[in-house]
Formats: sequence, structure tokens, C-alpha cells
Amino acid sequence: MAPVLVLVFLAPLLICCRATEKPVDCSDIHLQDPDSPSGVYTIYTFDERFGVLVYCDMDTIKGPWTVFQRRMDGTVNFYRPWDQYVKGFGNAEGEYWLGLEFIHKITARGKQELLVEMEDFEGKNASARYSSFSVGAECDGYKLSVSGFTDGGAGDCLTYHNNMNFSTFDKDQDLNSGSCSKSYIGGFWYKSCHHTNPNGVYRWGADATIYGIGVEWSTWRGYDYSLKSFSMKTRPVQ
Ligand SMILES: [Ca+2]
Repeated sequence: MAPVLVLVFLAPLLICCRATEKPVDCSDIHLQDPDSPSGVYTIYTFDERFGVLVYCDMDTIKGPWTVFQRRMDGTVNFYRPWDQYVKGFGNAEGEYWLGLEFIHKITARGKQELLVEMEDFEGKNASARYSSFSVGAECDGYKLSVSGFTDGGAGDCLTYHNNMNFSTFDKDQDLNSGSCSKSYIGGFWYKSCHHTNPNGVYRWGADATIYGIGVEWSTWRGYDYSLKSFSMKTRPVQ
């Protein structure tokens, strides 16, 4: 049979299987229905029997972004142990951390880019975009690989953290002689220690009481300003 004919016969089958496959991330949801709006969806990153809720941003730069970190109102405590940063916590409608194992699995599927968006309490917005982003496996310390910065007004705080392992208060993998996680009350790819602290303590704007513990992006609002909203999202590179 001619190759073209084989394709003609196979095409409906391929489309059919694609449509019934369980989505692994928000790009699959977009693939299955390009009209899917932004919102909360169920993804099956590990196993098609066990879904987890995630927020998909289908609007910013046309999406489809899988949001893996979000702060917006201080309702969720982000000072949590290692196992919770691995499996995730919070609420996909509001504040949450998707989980290191999920971020690893999603970014291991193919080349990904990263978008970081933030807003201050004065209503100003800024962002930072990285053309390459991945998180290693657990045996590799969930190491962050990030490069290819493009400025959206926020400046570059993440390149400093490139190649760092993830740290929590009960698992110190940073380069500081003490624990960055304990010093800055969060879980992150701390180095010695940070230029940004997305999973720090939610505070309401300028607060210099305790240095560097807030939800901060130092090149934009500094180390004594905790942001109103913050999110980190990934999508496949087109
Ligand atoms: Ca240390």
C-alpha cells in the first residue's frame, strides 16, 4: 500500500486516540480542545487513574501555561517540609505549589519555557521569561536548569539560582553553611541564599521587620517588599 494511503487510513485512528488520552499537563488540554479557557483542570501526570488539579493559563501570550506556583492572598502556608514540596500542596483555585515531582515530569517531556509574573500592592505588573527551563529528578536533587532570560520589566533573579538543588527546612541542599530555608522561611532552589523568594512568607507590601523573608523578586521591588501576587508557569517551546 502506498505510504499516503496508509496515512489516510491511520489519521482518524490517531486523532481518536489523542482525544481520549488523559492530559499530562495544560498543553495536552489545549491540544485536545484549542478553545479550552483558562481555569482549573485535572491532569494525570503520573498515572491515568490519579488526577491532580492544576490551573491552566490559556491567555497570557496565548498559553497554554501549566501554573506550578501561585501566591495571591496569603491563605496557604508555604513553610512546609520536603515531602510536601515533592508531592504538592494548596488549592488550584488559589495559592498552591504543584509539586517538584510534577514539575520534573512535565519539563522532562520536551523543551520548556518559563514565565514568572508578579504584581505589587500598587497595581503594577512585571514579568520575567526564560526560554529554557527544567527540573531534574529526585535523585538529582530536583536541580533547577534555567536560561535564556527576556525582561518583562522585572529584571533577572533566577539565573543566579541556575543549577541549584531544591531545599526545604528539613532538607538542606543549598551552598550556605546554614540553612537558607530556615533563614528565609520558604522552600526554593536556594544558593547562598537568594535573589528571589517566591515561596517565602506572604506579607502585605513594604516590610523591613525581618530581612528577605517575604515573597520577593529583588531586582524589581527589593528584599523588603513582599509582592501581592506571584506565579510561575511552564509551557512547551513551540
Ligand atoms: Ca546549607
